[in-house]
Amino acid sequence: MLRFHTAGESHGPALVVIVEGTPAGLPISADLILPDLRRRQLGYGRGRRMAIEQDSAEILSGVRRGHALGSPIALLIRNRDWSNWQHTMSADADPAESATGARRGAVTRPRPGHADLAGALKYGHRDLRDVLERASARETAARVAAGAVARALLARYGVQISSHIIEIGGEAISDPLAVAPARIHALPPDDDVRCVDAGVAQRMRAAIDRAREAGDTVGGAFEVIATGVPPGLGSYIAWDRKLDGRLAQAFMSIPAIKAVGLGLATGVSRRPGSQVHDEIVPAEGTASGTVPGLARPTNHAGGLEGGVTNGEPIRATAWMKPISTLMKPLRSVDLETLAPSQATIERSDVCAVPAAAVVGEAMMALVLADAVLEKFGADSVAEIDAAWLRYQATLSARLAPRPGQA
Ligand code: EPS
Repeated sequence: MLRFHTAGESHGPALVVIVEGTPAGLPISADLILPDLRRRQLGYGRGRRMAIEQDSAEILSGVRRGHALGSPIALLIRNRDWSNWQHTMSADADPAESATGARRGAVTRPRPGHADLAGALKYGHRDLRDVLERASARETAARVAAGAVARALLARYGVQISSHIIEIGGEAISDPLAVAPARIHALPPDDDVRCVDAGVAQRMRAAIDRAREAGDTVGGAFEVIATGVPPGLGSYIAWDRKLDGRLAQAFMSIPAIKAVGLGLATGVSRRPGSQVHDEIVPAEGTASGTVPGLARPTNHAGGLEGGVTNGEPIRATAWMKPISTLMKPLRSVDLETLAPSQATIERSDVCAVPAAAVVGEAMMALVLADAVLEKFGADSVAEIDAAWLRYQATLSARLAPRPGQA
């Protein structure tokens, strides 16, 4: 089992993540985690915070001489902005006068769409900063670091994960499922919208510019794909072992995600069965996925049937709402007086869909790595290597024609 737990506030000293269950012997280094952290910071429409931060992960435990020990891996991502917030975010009851950063008053006007109001009602906070600091999507940097560890395990077995942006501010590509996985894997990591259609990408940037000028924000959608996934991860035998359900939960937990779909997603409800289900045919030459000798001409199912991977690429889409901090704020109330008021303005992004897609890749990696460990054993990579090879041989044997049968 692969589990992870994050801690940290947006403007506190650092984010922390503990990843438990990494098999012994897996090569791990801080350099391996860095590219994903940097990719999460990119994206057209990001705010000024990303100019301050230069996210990198320090390995505090669980790795020795470049290899996982099998013990919990603790990673630390420092917030460079902390020096501007030491006084506001101090853990001391009475911060020293020497604490750096502005002296900020309490936040009392909840932003519609953010966790501010619901969080204050739940925990009894009077200063909404006590809610928003943890509800902030800054936490996703820690998830991306954990996801990089999961991705390293998957890469060893040929599983590759990437994402592309399919919609921003109403500008969308027409048929995301028709985009070949190889094209998505090949998108340049430093592209600021990571959309396969340059014309649509330009319109997405323009939509973000328009929103910024209007003091508004925009959402969108991204698709995460995983190729090289073996058949047989997850299970149909119990609700909580279905991998589609586990992926949906993981995606829905990303801040601002309001809907998740697999393959055709909501498109399945408008078509007859004959146009939804993916036919099974003998492979002419190479297989379409990882099932030897078989091909699926389409992948409307998004790589999962019955909550089990079927060997085709996994394709998961998430729809993201616009960021809830608006420079031209919506109506709210001041919780101190209950007088009508405008929502608080915090420094924020106009659009974070490209960044959220990188978080989606991390969540996909964490769910798939967990499922791989479940199926192939968990203690050391040597054991997983052996179980993996045995399974490949078993699959070929299961699909061999049976003597005496037509
Ligand atoms: C951040 C995500 C956003 C940023 C945050 C950093 O978080 P939120 O969900 O609170 O809008 O706004 O940066 C700030 C809070 C800031 O000081 O600008 C991220 O992804 O790192």
